[in-house]
Amino acid sequence: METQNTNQKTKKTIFSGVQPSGKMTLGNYLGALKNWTKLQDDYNCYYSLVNLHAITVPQDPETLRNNTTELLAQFLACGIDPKKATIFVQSHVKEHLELMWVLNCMTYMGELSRMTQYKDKSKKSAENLNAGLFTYPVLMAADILLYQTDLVPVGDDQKQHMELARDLAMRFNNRYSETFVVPEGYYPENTARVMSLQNPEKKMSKSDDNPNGYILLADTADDTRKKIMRSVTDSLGEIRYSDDQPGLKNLINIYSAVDGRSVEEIVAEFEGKGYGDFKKSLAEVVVEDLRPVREQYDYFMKNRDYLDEIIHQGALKAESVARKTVKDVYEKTGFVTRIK
Ligand code: ATP
Ligand code: LTN
Repeated sequence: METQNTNQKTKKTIFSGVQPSGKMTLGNYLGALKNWTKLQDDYNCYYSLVNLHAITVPQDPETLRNNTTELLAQFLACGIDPKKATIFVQSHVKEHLELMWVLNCMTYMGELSRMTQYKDKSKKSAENLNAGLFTYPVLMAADILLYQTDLVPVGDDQKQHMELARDLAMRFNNRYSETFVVPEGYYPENTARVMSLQNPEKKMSKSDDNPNGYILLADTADDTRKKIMRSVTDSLGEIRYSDDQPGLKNLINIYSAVDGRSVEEIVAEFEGKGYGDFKKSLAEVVVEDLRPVREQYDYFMKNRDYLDEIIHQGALKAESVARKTVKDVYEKTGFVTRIK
């Protein structure tokens, strides 16, 4: 049987996902979403709200549902265009779970126990150490491989998971025959890891216990300013881009990603000035960049029927591609074909 990856593909395929596990942070935006919008013209993009992944840590059902709707509105507010990209909810396409099972049976326990995200999150949820948290990266591999994905734009916290997705694609191809495209991670230059504003050793994360560590796209302009002004720097008092000043380095990276100028240009502009001046200017740049996102978000949240229609159409499109891959995989695995 002919596999999809031998078909003529005019555009390369991109897949990426965000968990509706909370509100979107500036880290998600700069590390992922901002790139996604740039890619949608040149690639065949699938962007998923990965709610199956979100339940690997405890979720309140109503909050999970609301977060999913809000995240969808934020996708659109950031400029993801449903005419260009396929936007869908992971749980609407059951093929993700079907492929995951087959891949689960080809993944070694040792591979999964090395994963940093598992080690971190299992510490946090020690009383809820569930099997889903452990096999999370296999579901992520299934997400990616179902669509014959070439590129996966993610932050560099996902590098290990990407390696597993590649290994599983090659393992399946070697064991059976060419079936999957072997995907590549695609990481942004300076913002592959936006750090917490309170602890520059830790990544900015929407599940951080300290809200001053992250900026949410939904934060008010005032809150955004306050969080930036309170961010942790150092006592050297000199604007330089250096590993010895990790807090400042993170702020300069954010500045550069938001305003589009290079790190060198920004450092040159603030040479000789104090951290206060720099932070004030950064706060204005961030507030202005996020203003249209916040306004658009409010608009989309008032148009629920439109949101429903987008994920309905997205699921139909994603499903039709995913179905072909699962059919191929099932045949190669040796499952008897269902004829009626
Ligand atoms: P959680 O804190 O709930 O684990 P998260 O904030 O890490 O979630 P995800 O939904 O898991 O976010 O990730 C969505 C995308 O954002 C991924 O591509 C991820 O790599 C990227 N991302 C997340 N945090 C950062 C960050 N601090 N810097 C850069 N990219 C990030
Ligand atoms: N694991 C990712 C979210 C995620 C994802 C994916 C990203 C789930 N499936 C497929 C890219 C491709 C995270 O925690 N950031």
